[in-house]
Amino acid sequence: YRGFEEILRDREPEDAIPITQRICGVCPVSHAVASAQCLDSAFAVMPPDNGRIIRNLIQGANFLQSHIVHFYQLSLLDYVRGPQSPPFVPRFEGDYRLPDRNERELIQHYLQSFRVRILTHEMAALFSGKIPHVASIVPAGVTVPPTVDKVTAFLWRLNEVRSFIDDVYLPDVLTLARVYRDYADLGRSCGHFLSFGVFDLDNEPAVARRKRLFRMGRLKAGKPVPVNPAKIVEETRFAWYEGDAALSPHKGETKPAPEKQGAYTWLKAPRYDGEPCEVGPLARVMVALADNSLPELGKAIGQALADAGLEQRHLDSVVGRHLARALEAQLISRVMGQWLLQIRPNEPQAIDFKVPKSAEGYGLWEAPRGALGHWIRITGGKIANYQAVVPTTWNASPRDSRGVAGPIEQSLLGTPVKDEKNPFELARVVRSFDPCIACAVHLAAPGGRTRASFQLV
Ligand code: NFE
Ligand code: MG
Repeated sequence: YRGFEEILRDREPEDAIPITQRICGVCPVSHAVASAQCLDSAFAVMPPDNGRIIRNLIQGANFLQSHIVHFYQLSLLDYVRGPQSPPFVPRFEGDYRLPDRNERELIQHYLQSFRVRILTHEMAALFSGKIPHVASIVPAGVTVPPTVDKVTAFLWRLNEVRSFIDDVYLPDVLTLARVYRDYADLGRSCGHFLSFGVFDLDNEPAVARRKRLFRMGRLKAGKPVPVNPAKIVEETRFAWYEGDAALSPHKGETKPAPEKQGAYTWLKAPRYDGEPCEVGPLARVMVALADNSLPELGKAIGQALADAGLEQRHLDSVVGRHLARALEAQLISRVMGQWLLQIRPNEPQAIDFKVPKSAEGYGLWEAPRGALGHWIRITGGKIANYQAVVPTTWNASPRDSRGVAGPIEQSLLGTPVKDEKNPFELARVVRSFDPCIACAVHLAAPGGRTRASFQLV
């Protein structure tokens, strides 16, 4: 049991940025930015434009990395049979529908995507010193001065990644959407969506008023409603933690109780105004479509649905989640090119700050997998309490005290399974959420058993 929130207690507040990144190797940048924004708000500072833009660029590179690895390495093999050798076997068998020629092409893209992923990592590292766990994000900005050589080194890589997204990733998602058309009718979750919004476009201190590329918003049974962070609680009725109070993250507790009766998971159950919410690319896209805040994205969604022979109502599905992720990646990769040109090389990228003796703050941001919140309380200049509510905790949440299931649990209800010993249908539904149990569960089993070893050349 890792207990990150306990590790942070009594430490220097700035330590939250490097430490929370270790929650995960796939989405560390989101933890870095969420904790930096948490400290920005507690310290009452805002980064200058360069700092804001560079955080966005590091974050954007990490979104592209994460979405590409999700589609090619984590999902594609649910639909495409790889070669008869590790790591493509062992696998669930059955229901592979593509002709050999298409399968070979997609496996080529699987291999190609590793190179593209390297480029996205290099892009992030240019402005962060290293990746996955970045070293340059600090309160009130970043430490890396933006030089012209960094901007150009970033730009040519971005152009290559953009070509891959436009010419390979998106067409491949559309191919699967056509061939596995029935999955556009499967995997609908709870009908409520939540996005905290991501990629700051101005330096407004109040997060709810700050302009963001993907804006903060919520859909309640399909209808747009405002977000009030005070309505977020975490419940623990069915989780292996002490008690079952519904606590705001400001007051949250993380006391493990592995013997708790009736509990079945290490995940808490986040609820907004008492309701579960789906988070992630589909939530961001749904929120943007609801108020047409991203008309370019709206058009691309309409086109992609038409190309796949689908309608708007099919978005809330397994296929819809893959489409939303790919189209979001395409939009982010385009906008990153514009941000790069907004950098001003001889201007500062951070400002000074002072750690207050006592303060509270929170950072609401988006990780590739959805809404990410960090909450801090500082007393005596040290961390008195720190809570992180990560995207997969929303999506994979257990039932709450009223017995209402979380989004992934709801999305599985009613899914037809042909052979319960080989339930590939369920794997496809669950993986469309891109769950990261490492982020959410914080549990590792010592003395685990080795299932197979692979050598990657
Ligand atoms: Ni381990 Fe993470 C993302 C965060 S998911 S990947 O995206 O935050 O819970
Ligand atoms: Mg937590």
